[in-house]
Amino acid sequence: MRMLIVSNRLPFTVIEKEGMFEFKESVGGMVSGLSAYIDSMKTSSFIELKYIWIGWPGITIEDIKQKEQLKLKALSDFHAYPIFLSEEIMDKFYHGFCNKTIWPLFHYFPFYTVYDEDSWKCYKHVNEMFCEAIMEIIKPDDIVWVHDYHLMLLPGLLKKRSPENPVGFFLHIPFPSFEIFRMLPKKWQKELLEGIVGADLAGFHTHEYTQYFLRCVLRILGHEHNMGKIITKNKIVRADTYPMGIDFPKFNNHTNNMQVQKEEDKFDRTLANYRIILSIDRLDYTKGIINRLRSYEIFLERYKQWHKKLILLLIVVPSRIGVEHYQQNKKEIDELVGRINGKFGSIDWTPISYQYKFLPFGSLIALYKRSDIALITPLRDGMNLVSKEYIAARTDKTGVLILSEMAGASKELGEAIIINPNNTEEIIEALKEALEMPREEQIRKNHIMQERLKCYDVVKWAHDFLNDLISVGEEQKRFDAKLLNRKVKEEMKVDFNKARRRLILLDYDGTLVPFAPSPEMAVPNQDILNILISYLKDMRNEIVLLSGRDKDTLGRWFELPNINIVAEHGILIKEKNCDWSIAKQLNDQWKTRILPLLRLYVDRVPGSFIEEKGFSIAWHYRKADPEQSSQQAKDLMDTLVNLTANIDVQIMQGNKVVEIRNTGFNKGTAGMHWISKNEYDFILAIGDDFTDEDLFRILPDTAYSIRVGITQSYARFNLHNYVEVIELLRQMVEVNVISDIINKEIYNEIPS
Ligand code: GDG
Repeated sequence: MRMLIVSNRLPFTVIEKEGMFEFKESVGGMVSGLSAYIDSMKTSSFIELKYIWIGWPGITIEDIKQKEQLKLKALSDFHAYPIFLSEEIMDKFYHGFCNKTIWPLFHYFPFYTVYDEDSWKCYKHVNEMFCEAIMEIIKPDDIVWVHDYHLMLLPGLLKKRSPENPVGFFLHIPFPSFEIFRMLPKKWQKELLEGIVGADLAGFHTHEYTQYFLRCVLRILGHEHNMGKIITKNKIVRADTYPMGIDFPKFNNHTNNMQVQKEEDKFDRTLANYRIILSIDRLDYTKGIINRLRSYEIFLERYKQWHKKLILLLIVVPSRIGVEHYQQNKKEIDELVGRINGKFGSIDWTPISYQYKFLPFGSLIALYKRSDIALITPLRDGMNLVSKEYIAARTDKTGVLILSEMAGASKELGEAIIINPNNTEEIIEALKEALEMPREEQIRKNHIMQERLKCYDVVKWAHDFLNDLISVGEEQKRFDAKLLNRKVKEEMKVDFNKARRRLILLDYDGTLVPFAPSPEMAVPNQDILNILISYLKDMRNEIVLLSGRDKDTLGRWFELPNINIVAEHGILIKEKNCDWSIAKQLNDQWKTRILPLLRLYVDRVPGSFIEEKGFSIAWHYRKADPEQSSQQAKDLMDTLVNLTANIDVQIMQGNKVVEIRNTGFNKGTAGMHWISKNEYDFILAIGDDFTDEDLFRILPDTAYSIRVGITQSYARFNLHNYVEVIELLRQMVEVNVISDIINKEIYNEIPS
């Protein structure tokens, strides 16, 4: 197996020094996590993982020779495949759309969000460039794992070009609620979601983000899901939760690390007499550094007994230097630190030790190990790995973690002191509680959290994601194997041509025509009628149209000689050239009991309506709000089950419709009317929903049965959509183009 990891940045930054390339490790949660997974795979004796990491190398190079040089070195030394982007593109893409549109909006900073059409175009362009670059190196068995918000369009683009390769997508930042996501222009919303849904598997850090995503997919793209499984027009996509873990041993086991030891010694020499509060983040307004500092300021005002006993180690790691809000945030931090130190500090005590820099790994671990409290208060954070790393690094299990409930990590680290970062009071009291927490209590809590982090580490995270990606691919293959392929189509045509009597059973809505907003709009077009007429003209063919619709509409739309029609799912039958007949006298008194209830739901759900037929009633909600109506439909189903317990009716939920009808009849019983004649040596049945399953179930083994849509079925084969059905029917028969089917002469042409 070869894995192509795709992210905006490669796990290193290339620097050019006197014509030579130097490689410098990149910071960031995603890079740390994935690097750990790859390292673990290198040392694993069971699986040999080949991989290529694709992304921007952090440098702009124009010279073609230099590009080639860098490509060769990156590939041979780092399994990396650089994608070169010009400074101008990088500015509009990374500093523009990524960090001025998606980042602020997805972190609930709508007032920082810029909506710029040019940057959006550039975002699309860069996603396409990534797709092109991947196409240059992808092999048939490769798995592709696309990471993060910079590349949300890429999964869709890749699957279009290379549908056989499994493509996974993981979002490292929060997926926002619908109300926030809908602030993007409609076109962007749709394209971004379609891009992600293009993947086979979409992963998120928390259950909430997954649910928000699924909700947006339902409301914006109209795809429902079943336990996270979304069935789109032609494929299955799964959305699920994979909370990213850390490389636990790397942070927990550093006894032999000299660098860590050296840093700890340095720490002990200078800070041994103080209680230490650690704050470490990339410079980012989402990390809540300002709120943290303000709370610390009030804490010092309120609890003077802690003066000269406490130091806040504030580490801010430079990032996204070009973006305006980051510079502003940095300025605010600098000023606030100055003010607090000025206000409370003295010659022998500085309340905040502030460093604006990237720390070497040894120093980072030493800080984790020596800090009594980790104060992590992001306003929004996809996960937050620093909080997990802090807990893991506490080998003696002491230490207190104060963690924002807005960080994804708070879902797994419930034993920490969880605070709301917008509430200064909560942070202040959390600091007091942390400083006073007994050692045994600290150990008890951290022990639980460590066990959890040990279990679900970054390797497990990546394994779970990749295993699920492969299994979605397998499920898709099982469906693909049932797709009506060219070979079966040919066999079918041969059987059709040599047959003396052919029975063709066709559903209508969703099978011959797409679903329309309201039932009366789905009128058959001339093309469909021409195809049907071509079949009807040949006396060897028996055409039966089986629908849930009422008899009047069907009779009006299909006023064609020799056609057989079944209405209301099998209750009413019109044999060719005869009148409608009802199989058995039925009672329709129950309708008066049900109608008031349905009317109540019409009032409750704007856009829904009732269709009353002879022996059934349907409540349609295709035009209604997708979320509200889907919830109300479940509610209605429950109520109907109780209300109809002693009535001889059945309740069915179809495609955006709840239907109540007399029992004892279905498309299967109707189909039997013809099948039992035993005169057909070719049978074909096509339908798109569960009411057609009744028919598929009773067909003889030799019959051809086709379910429209990607779903499990009793049918032997699947087709993607009605377009493919029409094409199949057209291919099987010579279609005569008849412009005016109402023309009586045409009826006369048909042999009786
Ligand atoms: C994004 C999401 C999500 C930080 N400073 C130094 C340093 N680091 C390392 C930490 C940690 C990583 O960088 C930071 O990870 P976070 O998760 O805290 O935050 P983001 O970079 O914003 O990451 C985030 C993450 O992706 C993963 O999906 O959790 O929500 O925003 O590993 O150790 N490492 C060193 N020196 C530093 O100064 N050596």
